[in-house]
Amino acid sequence: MSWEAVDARKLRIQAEFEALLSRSNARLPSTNGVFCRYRDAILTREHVPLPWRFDFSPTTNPRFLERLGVNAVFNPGAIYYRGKYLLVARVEGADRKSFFAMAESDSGVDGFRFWDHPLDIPEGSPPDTNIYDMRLTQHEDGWIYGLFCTERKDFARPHDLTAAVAGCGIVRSRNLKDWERLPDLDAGPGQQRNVTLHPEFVDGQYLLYTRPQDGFVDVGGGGGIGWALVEDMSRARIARQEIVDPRAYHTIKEVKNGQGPPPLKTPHGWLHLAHGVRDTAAGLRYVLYVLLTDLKEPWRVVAAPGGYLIAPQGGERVGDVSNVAFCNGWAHDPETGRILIYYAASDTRVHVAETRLDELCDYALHTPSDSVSSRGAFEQRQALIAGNG
Ligand code: M1P
Repeated sequence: MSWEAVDARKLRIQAEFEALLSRSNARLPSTNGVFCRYRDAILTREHVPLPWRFDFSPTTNPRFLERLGVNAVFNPGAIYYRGKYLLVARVEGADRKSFFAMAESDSGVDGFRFWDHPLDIPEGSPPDTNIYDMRLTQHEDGWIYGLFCTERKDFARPHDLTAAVAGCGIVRSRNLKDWERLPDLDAGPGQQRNVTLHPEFVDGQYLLYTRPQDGFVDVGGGGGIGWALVEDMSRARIARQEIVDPRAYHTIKEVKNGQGPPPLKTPHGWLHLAHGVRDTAAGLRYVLYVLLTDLKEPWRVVAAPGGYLIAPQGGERVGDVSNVAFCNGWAHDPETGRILIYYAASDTRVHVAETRLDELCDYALHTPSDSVSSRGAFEQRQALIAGNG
């Protein structure tokens, strides 16, 4: 086998990188009228800047070998901020450790480029082993908060090297560049993942959507997406949690569910995007679904369309953890009503779907809720057909 000359390979890799980042994306026609997919994934491990992976010095790396590989880029928090689309992506190295990095685009659907350096997130106490899945919330208190999962070894089970404890780490920033680490959420016993901060005060307090769970993977007795009030984010403590959206037998959220990005305020209520998980012979299947909660009481569900909005399809179904659609970031442009949903496919790469506030509210308000049984599903279908004459 003849290897490409080092310099030629370096030039080729740089050219391929630039071509990837300059590529225009294409919106695909919508079949359901609710949202459109885009042809290309918008963030992948190939988008990670070359200086984060290669040592460019001919002295210390004469063969131009990759020194720090990247495995995947997925589950980004998102924000539409000063006319730019910004994603805080979970970048997972070949060593399985994740870190956060900001990618920026003018269009929101292509041209995403990572900033020059990953985000410098201060270490927690005790030190985090792995941090991931940040939800960004621009809160009315003036801060932009990032809530994320912090994972540490479960020292109560020292000999089980898969045993971990998941909690909620909290950072905040005024400029998305400098991040202040606050103490982790004190949620009492049990574990937490998928914690999201509501963007407005409720009764003068911060409202968190939670996902109580007994174990690291299994939610156990944890009943679904919860909510809780917190007086002070710099010492966030939950005294009481109640369930907003329970998981339910023989639905898309039978095994577990979790709040995605912070909900969007609409004239009809708060619009939520969440993930639901069911079990199959091929393993867990993650899909995305929508909820609407009351404007004044954001813990009270007012509309719950049955089934999923987005399920992994085609190539999205394949990756490190196959059959997963996961979303913790969306961006809403209030002037146009456009919403970009950044969903990760199979814990490997990030895709975008486009919708509008009006279409999504129509979907939320007029899609029948889960009928609970085959007979109920048949009757819903019959009513639709009858209405069509
Ligand atoms: O592998 C799928 C997802 O699993 C977890 O989500 P949840 O706690 O809801 O099951 C997270 O690890 C998430 O990052 C991952 O995408």
